[in-house]
Amino acid sequence: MTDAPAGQAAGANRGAPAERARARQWRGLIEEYRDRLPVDSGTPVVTLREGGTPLVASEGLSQLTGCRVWLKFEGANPTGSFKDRGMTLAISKAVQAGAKAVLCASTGNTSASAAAYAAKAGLVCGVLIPRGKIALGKLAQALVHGATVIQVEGNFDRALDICRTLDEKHPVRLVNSVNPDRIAGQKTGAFEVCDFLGSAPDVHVMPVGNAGNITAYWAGYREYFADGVADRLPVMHGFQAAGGGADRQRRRRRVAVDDRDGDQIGNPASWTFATAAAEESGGSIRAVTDRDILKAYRLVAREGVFCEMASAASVAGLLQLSAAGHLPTGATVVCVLTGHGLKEPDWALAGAAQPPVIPPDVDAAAELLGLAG
Ligand code: AN7
Repeated sequence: MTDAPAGQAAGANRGAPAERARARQWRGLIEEYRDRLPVDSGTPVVTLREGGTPLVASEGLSQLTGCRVWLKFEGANPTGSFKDRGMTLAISKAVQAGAKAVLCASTGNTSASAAAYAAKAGLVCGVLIPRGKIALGKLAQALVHGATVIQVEGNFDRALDICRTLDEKHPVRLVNSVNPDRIAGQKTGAFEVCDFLGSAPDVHVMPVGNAGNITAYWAGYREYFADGVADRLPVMHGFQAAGGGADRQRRRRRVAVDDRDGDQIGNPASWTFATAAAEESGGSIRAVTDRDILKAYRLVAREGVFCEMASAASVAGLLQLSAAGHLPTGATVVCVLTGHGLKEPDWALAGAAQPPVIPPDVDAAAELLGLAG
């Protein structure tokens, strides 16, 4: 078999264009960043070709802020969130260690990703979720990939506690972000940003929940800086959804971001790393309101990027920083959008009118489209 298209005449070099085309294809982040990850020649690479996500220029946000704003769209990962970066590594290492089963507690995206990568590796996957608190799309993912999903009465922290105890007592591997392979995989997001821009951005803005991802990005930026690949470190800003009344609302609407003392996610270990990242870089961890997150979600959607609601905390944060005069004019800013909007389409539908129904009639369609003369 050759890679030449069917019907192509045999001849010299016929394989060369196909090889070049294949060389341009993204191989998944373990192969792309092998020398910077804790893998060796014996590590079986379990990949769905994650990473290589687009860094999209945002004209609208650049105009609003006077900065050069880029959106790192992590919703473009195979399971629709940044979790795949850590999961490819965590599952590969689990297989190498001889694990037969993996386990996680999750508000949704972790379980979707763990289920997919476990399926790819042929591992049993157990998922503990807070009862009734995960978005339908994410639950569907865990189920379709064959995970055993268990709802726990209580919050995320309780589910994680149970997982940690099971991990100690039974031959299962925990793949929550307390697993260092998860953080190591996720730091590749920072590598990709630097590789694309030629260096680190001036400012990096992202949503913070359990604080694993901000820990990972900061590690990635520091690694590139220490090795001279990037000539600067960004100022890191993390944003969480504000508490209070919004907290209740968020639980009802099942958004997977929470504040530090909120009752869905509140891992103090990662919290220390998150505040360290913000402080060392001269940045901050702040809150944004659900109202501002919703506005930001709609803003980026109108530029063609459909992100998960919790993701838009970064853009809401960007606008907050801009309004407060915390962004130097002309600064290069990267906002991470951590997940895909299709995970919870009810948010998009809630803000839109029901599409009108017409008979199969050209004039009626023209009228509604504003095309009628
Ligand atoms: C879209 O899936 O905790 O600060 O169990 O789903 O690294 O915790 C997800 C969290 C941001 C917060 N954006 O990231 C889970 C889970 C989205 C998320 C976060 C989550 P961390």
